[in-house]
Amino acid sequence: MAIHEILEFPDPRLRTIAKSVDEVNDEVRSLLDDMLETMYDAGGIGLAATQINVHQRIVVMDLSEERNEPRVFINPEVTPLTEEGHTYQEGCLSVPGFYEDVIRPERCLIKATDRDGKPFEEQATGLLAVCIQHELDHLNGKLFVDYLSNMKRDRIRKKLEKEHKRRAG
Ligand code: QAP
Ligand code: CO
Repeated sequence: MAIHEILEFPDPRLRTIAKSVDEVNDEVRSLLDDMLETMYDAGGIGLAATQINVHQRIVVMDLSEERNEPRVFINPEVTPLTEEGHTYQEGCLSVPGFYEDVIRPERCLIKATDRDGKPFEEQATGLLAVCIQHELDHLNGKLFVDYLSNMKRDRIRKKLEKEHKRRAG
């Protein structure tokens, strides 16, 4: 297992569109383990492969209090089940330190493949619905800051760029 570096906004690699996984083999399972380890290490609840510069359609998540319920979604597809929007204050490991309200459909149907290569479907509400939609956006090169005003997004970009320069010394 290995902890990977997490790309941060405005890194252009976060804009890459991920490719479908065509076979769930040991290499993919090893990647799932690395992603979970990276997510737990960073204190996140969800991570898309895009965020570690791997451009395959894979998402990992753990929404449990105890951080002992890892979930994986390979080639996830999401269909909204309501017109109704729900506001949630989102954050992102790729936008550290910033949290802003985003409106998304409240309920959705998730179709994905599990770590044994078996397809599954699940209806999602609440945090799971928010998280899967946020993570699927990553696989399509989209970030939650894209839903904000240009002014808010630019302010976040400038602060992170400054922080990146500081870190680089
Ligand atoms: C996406 O986000 C998400 O800024 C997952 O300093 C967020 O795991 C889905 C994190 C909200 C649904 C609701 C962010 C950790 C983690 C930070 C995360 C930070 C440390 C974000
Ligand atoms: Co994110």
